[in-house]
Amino acid sequence: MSNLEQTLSIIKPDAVERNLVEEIKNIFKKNNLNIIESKKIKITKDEASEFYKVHQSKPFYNDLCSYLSSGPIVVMILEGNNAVISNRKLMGATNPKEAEENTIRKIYGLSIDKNSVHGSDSLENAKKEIAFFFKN
Ligand code: IDP
Ligand code: MG
Repeated sequence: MSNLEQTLSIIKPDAVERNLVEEIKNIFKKNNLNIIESKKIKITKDEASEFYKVHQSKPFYNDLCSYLSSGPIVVMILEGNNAVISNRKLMGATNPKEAEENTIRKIYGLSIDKNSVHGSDSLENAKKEIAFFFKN
């Protein structure tokens, strides 16, 4: 049974800076995640703080928000069968050192903070995150 979903993906500053956008987009496409919207933007620290507010109590929150707003990012809506979980599997573990072989974070991630990509962790959060970046 097919279960068509949309999820939000972000290519983070470390990967944009290293010109990895097309390579990472190709990984999504090869894995049946269609990129139905994509834009390169730079967000403010306030916007990053709003986006990551679920993490506001974490010790790394301030650095995380500074980092996401430190340079251009590419935000995308990915669509496909079970897109939320399928993107999370393709991304790999938060810490690239713990990520499985052939995952985006294993291949490109530099560290737990500079881990190249963000992906929504549930369908509910995917809807919120898509609305955050692509409200019309
Ligand atoms: P996720 O991106 O795999 O969903 P989350 O736990 O939601 O991971 O954390 C959001 C982001 O915060 C991570 O992608 C990573 O960049 C950063 N982060 C998570 N844990 C740590 C940490 O222990 N130290 C520094 N940064 C962290
Ligand atoms: Mg998360």
